[in-house]
Amino acid sequence: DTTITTAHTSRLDAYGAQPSYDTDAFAELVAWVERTAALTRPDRIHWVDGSDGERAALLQDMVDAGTLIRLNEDKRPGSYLARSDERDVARLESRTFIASERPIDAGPTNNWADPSEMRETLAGLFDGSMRGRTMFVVPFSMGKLGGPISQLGVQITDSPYAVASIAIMTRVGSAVTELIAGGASWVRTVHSVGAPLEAGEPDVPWPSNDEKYIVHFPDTLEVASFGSGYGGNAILAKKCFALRIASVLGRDEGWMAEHMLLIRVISPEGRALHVAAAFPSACGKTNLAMLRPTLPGWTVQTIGDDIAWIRPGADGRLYAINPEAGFFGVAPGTGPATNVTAVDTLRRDVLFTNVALTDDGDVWWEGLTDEAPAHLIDWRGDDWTPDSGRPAAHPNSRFTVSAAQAPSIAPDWEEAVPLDAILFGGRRASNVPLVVEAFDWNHGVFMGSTISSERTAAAEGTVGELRRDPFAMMPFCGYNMADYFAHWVSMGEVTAPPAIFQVNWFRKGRDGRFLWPGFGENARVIEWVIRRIEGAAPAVDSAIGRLPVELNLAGLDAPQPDLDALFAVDGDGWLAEAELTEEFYDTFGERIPEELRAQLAALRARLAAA
Ligand code: SAT
Ligand code: MN
Repeated sequence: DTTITTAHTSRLDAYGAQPSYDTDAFAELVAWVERTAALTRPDRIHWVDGSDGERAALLQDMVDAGTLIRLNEDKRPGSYLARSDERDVARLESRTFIASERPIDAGPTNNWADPSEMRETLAGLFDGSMRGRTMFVVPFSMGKLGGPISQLGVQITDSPYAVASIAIMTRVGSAVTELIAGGASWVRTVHSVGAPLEAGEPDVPWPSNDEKYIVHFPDTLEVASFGSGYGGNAILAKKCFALRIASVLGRDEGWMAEHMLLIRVISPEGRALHVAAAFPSACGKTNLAMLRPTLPGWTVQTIGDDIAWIRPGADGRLYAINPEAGFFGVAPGTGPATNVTAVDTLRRDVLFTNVALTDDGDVWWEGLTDEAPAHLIDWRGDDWTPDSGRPAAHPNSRFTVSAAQAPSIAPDWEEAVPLDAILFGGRRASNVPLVVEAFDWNHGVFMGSTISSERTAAAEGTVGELRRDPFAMMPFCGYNMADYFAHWVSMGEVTAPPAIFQVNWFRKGRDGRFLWPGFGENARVIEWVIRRIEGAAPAVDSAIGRLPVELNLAGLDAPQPDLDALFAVDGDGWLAEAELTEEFYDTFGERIPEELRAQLAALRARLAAA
């Protein structure tokens, strides 16, 4: 029996409906699509099937509309450049809301909104918001289709740029619709750029609205985003679903959604270990995910560069997948010296946003080459020369590219891998050493909960300012972060949890210079981590954790790093940090798990004794 009425039938033909879709589950999806269409009143509905022909037509339409510039086919085959509106270049944390029934479930680090009031506000904004446009229905899978850790979703959007991006970042199309029709659960996400077109009104290359909302309804597993076409505000499968909504699912179902890259490290002896690492946006996750070790015999394979979903396995270990299918990476600073693998990944089939255009129809950004071309068109579309006195590419300009295209991708990158180590990091000029190992799981959770980092261009705000970013999840946790800390504590109850380390590539000396060369040389830190797990590298206990006795610096170009400065533990500095940690914890009141309060007390005791 089916609830698809005949009134839908002609429309369903247009959606490419198959006989196998004749189920209640599919009817429910159609009813939601039609309700959304009745509110937003698009001119057309297009159900995304994920085919190559569809993708080609979509890209051509965007070229015709001026949204995309096709790059020189000889230099950068299959690649395009988008220039966003100048006011729509990053995630908007101030416009991001958690609309849980109870404010306490959003917690002090999120903007809470009353769900029924928010639904009313959004109904007003979405009313007619797609007039003159095509409404796309994009069924997507996070994780491989039908995988044990995978989740499904559907994004409705009036942005073809969002559709093209989602098609790179996730697995989209009819095969997903098939699973939904078969009864699999899925998350509802709706997005509009909020720029309806009146009859005859010409479109702009990057439609958006000054009023912006990115709203999550964790109790009903829904996302609604209005007014922005940019990355994390518009590709709802990514931060909105795979982190904010998924973190809530994980809390309720006993798994974790984390802002982590995922790599396989293969030692010279051929042993493979798996490392996940959480760093705030624009702190080098993609670089570490694509690390080309400078140490002979070591190999790193890429599994993911931004998000990991982690579940306990039957053997008592934690298993992780990369739920995404692409990389949405920061372009500036990506070059042959910093990330040659990314440079090689970006040779074809890339969607660039807000980088500069060269005179021969290719792209450029700060850091791609040592010397800038003599003339460029900058990210705003203006003429640019090296003496213009402003960056040619926006600091948060991005590339969107299929993960499978990375030369470093693990052959089995879509499968779950057992975690051996978790790294937490941030951008810290002082105090935090290059690497330190946690004494045990709860100490590691304490480290993760206290991470702070200098603000980057990935979100609005003053770049460089120090802010708390526990587990690099501050902008991405869909519920009360104190409860999230408690969830982390409880996940350590598996019989074989991974070892936890804190790392900091960004410590500076008195002269203000970075003490550590970073990039490929970070392999030396990874080597120590792996040797620790194997029980083969000695460590010395300090007040803040276990520090290396020695670090392999063989073959490192002069000048040799100042290891004393890199590993110095400044007792007064750490006591001051402990003070700030207590203040931070106090913002959550009684909800901070007692295990973490105990860790803070233990840290103070060790510092006092040192
Ligand atoms: O814009 S995104 O949120 O997708 C990227 C990031 O900030 O990490
Ligand atoms: Mn990120």
